[in-house]
Amino acid sequence: MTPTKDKELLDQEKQVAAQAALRWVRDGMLVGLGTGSTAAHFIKLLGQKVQAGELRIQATATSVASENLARQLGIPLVEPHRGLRFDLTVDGADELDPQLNLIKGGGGALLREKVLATASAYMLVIADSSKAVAQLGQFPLPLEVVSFALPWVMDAVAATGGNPVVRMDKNDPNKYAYSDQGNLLIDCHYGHLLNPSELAKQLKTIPGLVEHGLFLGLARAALVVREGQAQVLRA
Ligand code: ABF
Repeated sequence: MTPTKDKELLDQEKQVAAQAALRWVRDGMLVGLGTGSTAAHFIKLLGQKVQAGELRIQATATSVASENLARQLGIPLVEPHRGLRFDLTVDGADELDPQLNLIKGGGGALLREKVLATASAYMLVIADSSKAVAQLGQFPLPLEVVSFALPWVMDAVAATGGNPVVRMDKNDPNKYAYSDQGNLLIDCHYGHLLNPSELAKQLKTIPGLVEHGLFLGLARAALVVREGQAQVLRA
């Protein structure tokens, strides 16, 4: 188990990873902006470079929250359009294994994150030391689900061995949490995923399950902080 580190230390690590990711951004790039606290550090640092005139880039965000942050910081935003592909997407993760397979979606943005990661020439993950694991699955796997289909999706997920729990609004435990698309989110407790690619295939056959948080073979590299330094891991 990763030693429990206080929140402040982990946040410092997130900042180290975000800072290191800046070196991967080149003038003129189309950049996908991730979601979560590590990605937020990256967006803030990127915004400083753009405002200083040191970087001319355009970007699309993986969530309304990241889009609002980028807009506040003056990062030029590009609306999704046919043929849009990104040179680089920088995003966080909830877990990453030695093959750079990821569990993502703890922040509820997994659908747009997967769309942008797939539309990118290069996905770079930025992560504090708590995210690197030997095997995925300790972190519950997030799913995005059409609300009408919820009961059947939960039954189907349970049949794959995951204990599904509907995510509630973090500010009101009596309300469901909703994605930016207005769908529900389920967190599936598998424990350890012995065969993530097989599970991903099974999940994709479930009607009403819009997207899952397994990102397999999408990340080209990761910047993971160890002993205060961002180490480059490559797939
Ligand atoms: C996002 O980054 C989510 O997919 C994932 O849950 C989150 C990790 O959060 P944080 O960077 O705040 O640790 O991409």
